[in-house]
This record gives sequence, structure tokens and C-alpha cells, in this order.
Amino acid sequence: MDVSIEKRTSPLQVRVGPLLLKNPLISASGTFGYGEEMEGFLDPGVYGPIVGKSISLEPRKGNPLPRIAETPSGMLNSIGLQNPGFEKFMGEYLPRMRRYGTVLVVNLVGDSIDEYVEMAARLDSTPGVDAIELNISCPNCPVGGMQFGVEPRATEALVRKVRASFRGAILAKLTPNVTDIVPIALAAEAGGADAVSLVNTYLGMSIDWRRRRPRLGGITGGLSGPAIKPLALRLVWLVARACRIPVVGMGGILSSDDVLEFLVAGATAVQIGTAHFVKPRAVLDMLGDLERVVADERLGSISEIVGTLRTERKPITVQGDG
Ligand code: RRO
Repeated sequence: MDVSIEKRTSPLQVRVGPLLLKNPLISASGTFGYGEEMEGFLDPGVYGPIVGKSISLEPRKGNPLPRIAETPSGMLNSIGLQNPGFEKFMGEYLPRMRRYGTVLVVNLVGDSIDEYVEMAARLDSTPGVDAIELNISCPNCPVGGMQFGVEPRATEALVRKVRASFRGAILAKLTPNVTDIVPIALAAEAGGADAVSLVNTYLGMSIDWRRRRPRLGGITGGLSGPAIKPLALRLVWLVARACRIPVVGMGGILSSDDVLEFLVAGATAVQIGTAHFVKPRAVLDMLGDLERVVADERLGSISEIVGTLRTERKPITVQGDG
């Protein structure tokens, strides 16, 4: 075999902080189980990395039914963090996820800083865990989660404490349900995060007016899908301009054009979420398309397109100061 060809890096390879990814497409937490539900559709190992559903220290049963409501160009969820708990995850789900042979990211959520730290410390000494994603943005948790993602000092304190107990990559997953996401992203960076991922879902609700009832058992839920893509794209652009650490973008990505919009806005990689419920094999089309785009645009690598948005004006922000 020609060694020079063997060693050539893939044009889809990207670097997110210390993580070298074979491609920039990541399965989004909560839309992919721990991979096993997707095995009937595709090899979960095709993703750059995979991210499992959020894990909490104790098992959670989740919110009352119904937990999903379709909306125009999107969906609301109110899962309420249903998960098997940390011990069962470590014993049953993690070994299976490792077998997919791709970068593995464990998404964590806690009621307190100590809970995040306890799980992160256990994962630090666990082989095969490349990164953790701190869920500080759950829209359906009565305590914990989002409380660390809406106030910069709380974000920085949490990330700093976790940083001290975990040597792999740390991603902080941010909520769009704030007046200004930029100070939260900067706080995650100051605390030692290697990347920020955004956005988690937008708080919303759906009502069956004839029954005078909410459509979700949890009353409110998190909105995802193409409906939020323009909103997410703007936040990714704002955060990418402000932070030095990489941004992982997400929000309504269904096609390779959607992926490329996020990359041009400044995302180094993207997560695919709601698309799994519509077209579980969508990632395969996207990968083929991205390879063609790299060739057609005569790029050495897909990462050359990251942050190439051309603008002449400052953004309008909630502060009005750009
Ligand atoms: O479980 C959920 O209801 C949930 C979580 Br933890 C999250 O981070 N985002 C979301 O939309 N739903």
C-alpha cells in the first residue's frame, strides 16, 4: 500500500479542542439513546463522535405522558431526563457504546455541582471516555441543569470544579433561554471548557384549546427542529465571534446545506438531533454531500469553511452595542 495515501488525513476530519474527529457530524444527546436504538438503521460509529442521553447520578423516571408534541416545522419534548442512572449506565450502556469505535462523549446532568463532579471524576478513570458534555441547559428539570446555564458566575464555577476532576475534553451545552448567551459562553471558557455546544431546546408549549389542556404532561417543553434553525444559527454566530474555544452548533439540521450554514457561521462541528426522528439515516447523505462539497469548492479540508461568513455590519444584539 502507498504509505503516503494511507497517512493522508480525511478531508472531513476536524479538531474540536483536544478531540480529533473523523468528521464534524455528532449525534445530539437525547435523540439517539445510547446508540442501540439506532443500530437497526445505521452503524452509530459513522458519527464523528456520539453523545448519549443525559445521565444523572440517580435513575430518573421522567415526566408524565405525553412527552412529545409535534409543532409546525418542529417538535416539543418534555422527557424530564428519563435515564437509567450513573451506575447502570457505567455497567450496561457504556461498554456497548465503546464498541462503536468512534469518539465517545458522555452527557452529564446534576442537581448540584457535587453531583457533576462525582460523575466526572468516575469517568476520568474510565477508559474509552473521550469527553463529557455538561448539560447546563435542560428545559424540563425542576432543579439543577439549567440553573448552571443562565447565570455566568454559576456556569464558570461549575465548569471550573469539573475541570479539576476530569482530564478529557469538556463541552458545556448551553441554553438559548437567556437574554444574552455570549456571557454564559465566555464564562464556560473562563472555567476551562474546551468547547461550547449550542443550542439546547427553546422553552415552549402547545395547547389543545378544545380540551383546555396542555398537550404535554410536563405542561411546557423544549422546542427543536427546523423551526429553531435561524435562531440557533444566530447564536452560534454570536458566540463564535466572541469565544476562542470552538463552538459545536445545533438546531434543526436536516441536510448538508444546514450543516454548512452552521460551519460558515463559525461552528467547528455540528450535532444532529431532531432529524433522527424523521430520517434516521440522514447523516449518511450528509457525509456524502460534504465530501462532494470539499471537492467542488476545492477545499483542502472541511474545516477551511468554518467561520467564513462575510459581513460588513456589526450584529444587532440585545444590548444594542454589537
Ligand atoms: O430530558 C429532557 O426532557 C430534555 C433534556 Br435533559 C434536555 O437537555 N433537552 C431537552 O430538550 N429535553
